[in-house]
Amino acid sequence: MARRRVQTFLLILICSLLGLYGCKSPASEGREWRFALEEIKGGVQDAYAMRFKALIEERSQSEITVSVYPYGTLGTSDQITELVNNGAVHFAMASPGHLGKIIPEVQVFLLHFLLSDDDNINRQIYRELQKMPVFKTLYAEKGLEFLAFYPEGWMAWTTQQPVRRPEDFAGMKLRVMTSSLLLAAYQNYGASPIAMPYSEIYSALQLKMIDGQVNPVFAIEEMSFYEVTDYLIFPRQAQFIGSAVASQAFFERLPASEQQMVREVIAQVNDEIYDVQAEYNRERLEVIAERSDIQMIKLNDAERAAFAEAYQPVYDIYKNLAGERGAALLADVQALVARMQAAQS
Ligand code: 6CS
Repeated sequence: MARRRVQTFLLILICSLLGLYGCKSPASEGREWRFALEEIKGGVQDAYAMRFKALIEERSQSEITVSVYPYGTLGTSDQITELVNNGAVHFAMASPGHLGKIIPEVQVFLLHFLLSDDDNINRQIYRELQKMPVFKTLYAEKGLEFLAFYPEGWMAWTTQQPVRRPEDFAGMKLRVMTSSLLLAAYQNYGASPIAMPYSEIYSALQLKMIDGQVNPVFAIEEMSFYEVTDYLIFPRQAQFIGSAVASQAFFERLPASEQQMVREVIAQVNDEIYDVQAEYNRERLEVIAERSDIQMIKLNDAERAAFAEAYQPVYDIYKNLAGERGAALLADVQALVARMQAAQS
């Protein structure tokens, strides 16, 4: 904990020296908006931020420029969240898999077998989720302006051993994002999950400190996790959900017209990113297949049902972690999924 505080202090110090940190009013900031990512250049978040940049610069007639900081330039996900909270950066990606430590309710998006199996239905569910007022409140309590949720693809397991049944996880050291719900969920399957930052996964796999990890295909390709694991397993248990946020203090000082511009641009990018992430995940699966002899396993319905059944206690763990508001949110999301599925059938 003390080490993390020192790291964050050093990061803010570096940001100050680079001129990234300050309490200037938007009008005196040289109209540069800084956007920090939890992923490297070329990823889904980069595509999102670059499109945001293009649209903001176009609509403001270049009065505002957006600088994008990919993962590796400013720190881990937790540090990026602190930087946007402090106002050192204006916009950031904050995925629930890490953000859940400070907003436990948002871990609802980490729950397995919550969404539909049908991606067309999920696309509509994501559109509806944006409108739930509770997210604005939850994020605002932590100094964050909630902008949007968006999917980055189905989470896949890359492991050293095949996994077809929950029992196959027994004792497996699986890296998960830094959320207590994820730790509890994989413990519930029988694994020995370990939370660590994204940047440490490759070497931990290489050094056999962990036996596997969980991420969408595009990330498995661009972070080269497929090089250091033998199996790529598709359980279609949950999608990776990202959230775009702004520094609340910064956002509130913007003129209403610019707040409106940001919201409109985010709505447009959020809609467009759905096809982008689907394309990235499709294309990069082909790259993995071409470049490696990793064995791919798609769980069948019966195998998925066994995981879904084994997962049930985790819903109560979520309710304990996320309290009354979390339980209400879960009920709302479940009702939304049921409504969307019924409308399609
Ligand atoms: O596993 C992680 O920590 C990261 N995975 C992705 C796909 N995006 C950001 C996140 O931090």
